[in-house]
Amino acid sequence: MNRLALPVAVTLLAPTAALADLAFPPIGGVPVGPGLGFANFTNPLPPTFSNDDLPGFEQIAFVQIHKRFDAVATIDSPILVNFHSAGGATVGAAVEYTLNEMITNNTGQTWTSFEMELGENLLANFTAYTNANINVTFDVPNQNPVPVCTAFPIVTHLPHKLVFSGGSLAHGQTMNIRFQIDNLTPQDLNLDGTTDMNDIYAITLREIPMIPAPGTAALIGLGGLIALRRRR
Ligand SMILES: [Ca+2]
Ligand SMILES: [Ca+2]
Ligand SMILES: [Ca+2]
Repeated sequence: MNRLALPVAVTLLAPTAALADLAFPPIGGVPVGPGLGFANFTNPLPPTFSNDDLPGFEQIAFVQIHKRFDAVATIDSPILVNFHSAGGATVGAAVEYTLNEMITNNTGQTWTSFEMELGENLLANFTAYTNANINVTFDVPNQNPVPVCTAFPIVTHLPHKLVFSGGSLAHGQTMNIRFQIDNLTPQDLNLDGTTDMNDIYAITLREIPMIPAPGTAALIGLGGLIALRRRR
């Protein structure tokens, strides 16, 4: 995997690269988090033109992901926004990625929903983008094609958040999610007139399975207890 990824990294950083724009793990970094069993990504060669919502071309930058959760907790996957992205030959051009993710539940519990979020920094430091020029979304406002998940038919689709619900995924089962990510970030990210290594920026794809919270019942119980105590 690493050996295969190396030529891609060279391509991404070469001045002649076209519209390279998002570098997924392992080039972008190593996935981390308390939910991690494993998380493998492929890094496609980006197209040499903008394929953002270009009919028939949305599938050409195809990322295959295989992930296993060993705990009902987050996996954070680092992604680099590369400075060749929106520029290359065409200022304003953008690459839309199709991500096909196989996710295995190895947590010992049945999931009742699944969430994805785009932000930056990892683990406890995860936050929304702090740089207003970063424009990486779950294909919003286009939202085409809509994300699909084999286990959860209901999709809540926001610019930086996807929530899949209305189904379940038991321990030992695997589901597939297909979704899109757009990068419309300006090539000169820090707007200093020069496009260089300083315009590379690290973002994060956060994913987390959800279970019917022992929380829900427990919190109601706790709330009831607090209410009871207040009444006394
Ligand atoms: Ca799009
Ligand atoms: Ca699209
Ligand atoms: Ca710059």
